[in-house]
Amino acid sequence: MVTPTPADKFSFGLWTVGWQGRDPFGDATRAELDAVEAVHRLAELGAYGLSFHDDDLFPFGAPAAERGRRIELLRKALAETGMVVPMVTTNLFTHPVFKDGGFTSNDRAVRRFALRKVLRNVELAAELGARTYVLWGGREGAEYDSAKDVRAALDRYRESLNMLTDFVRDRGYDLRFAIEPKPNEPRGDILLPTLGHALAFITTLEHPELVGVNPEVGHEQMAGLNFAHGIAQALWQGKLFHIDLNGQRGIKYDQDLVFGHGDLMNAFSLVDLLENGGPNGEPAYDGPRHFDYKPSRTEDMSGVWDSAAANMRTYLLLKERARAFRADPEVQQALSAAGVGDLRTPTLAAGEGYADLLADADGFDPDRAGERGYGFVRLNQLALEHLLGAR
Ligand code: 3MF
Ligand code: MG
Ligand code: MG
Ligand code: MG
Repeated sequence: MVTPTPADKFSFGLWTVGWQGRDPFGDATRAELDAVEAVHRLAELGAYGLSFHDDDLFPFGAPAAERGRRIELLRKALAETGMVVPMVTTNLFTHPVFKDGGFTSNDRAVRRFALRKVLRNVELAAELGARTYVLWGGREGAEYDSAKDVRAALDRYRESLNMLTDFVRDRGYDLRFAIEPKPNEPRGDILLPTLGHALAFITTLEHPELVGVNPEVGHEQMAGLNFAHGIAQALWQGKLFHIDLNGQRGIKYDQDLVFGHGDLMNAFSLVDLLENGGPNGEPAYDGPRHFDYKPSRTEDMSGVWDSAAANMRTYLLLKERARAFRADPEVQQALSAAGVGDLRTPTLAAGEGYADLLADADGFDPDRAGERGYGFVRLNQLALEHLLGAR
């Protein structure tokens, strides 16, 4: 039950288990991890997929032969293990050329270079059968308000997205884009800082149907937001193309802890939503359960693989707990007393307009209604007890 299998669709970024522990204050604490070994180890642990940035697989600016050699090694590892590449992304943040951004750098030549880098890697993503291409604009932003014309930057962001959707349409690729919002880090303020900003931006594009979001647990929580609520809205708008699962403890730097090692109650609600949130209790999301975490720099390589396994095990434990929560008759009674299901009833009757509503003397007594207790606390305690395995 809590042993991951490929049917669970767990995937990992190569940069996650491959993180060497370098931070702004300290050097690497672990050796480099070979991509082929990562594929084999993750497959053994029960994952089904690997994602990567171009520069995770081959060095920035690698000559064609070296790029090709690394890609062939990856292909061979995938064939040996049955692992897939569901998502690919571009590194537009490490090299100094991107210090003021890629698509929205003030320097036009940098913007053109960034777009070419992405186009080349989109081609590779399609060749490897990826269905989602993530765009995390970590350097798209500013530290100083006077240094960035935000409206012009959004024009340039849109211009880039429109070219990318033209590209996949012309090539006939079965590939969609997913914007990953983040409020800050590494820039002081990043453009498209939250899921809501990204969803609004997408409506301005030429092919909004090809662009969705890749929200990350920690990124929304860094902005003090409720991740499960954000995911519910993304699902509601048909825009949850991909997801970055991890753990974060409050409004501070991007911690990238193991999934569940942060706000556990919200992680429980999230898994319940993803797995049981469909109209008839079926999964509301069928894409990769993708982990974007960092094995803490205190860990050696055995700690890296323990932490990779911990992400999947925690997810499956929460899935099991969420199922028990839904099946409990006392929970069902508490949900009903709280009126949770009643919210699905439209406020207006079929064909009813404002005139009918205004004319409706239904005898409603606001003071009586104001006395109602909703029983939300009892419901939440039941959730917590299921989460703790007490029921
Ligand atoms: C940074 C991130 C990124 C993105 C990645 C796109 C390096 O906070 O979350 O990881 O997830 O670039 O997938
Ligand atoms: Mg992140
Ligand atoms: Mg993070
Ligand atoms: Mg991420």
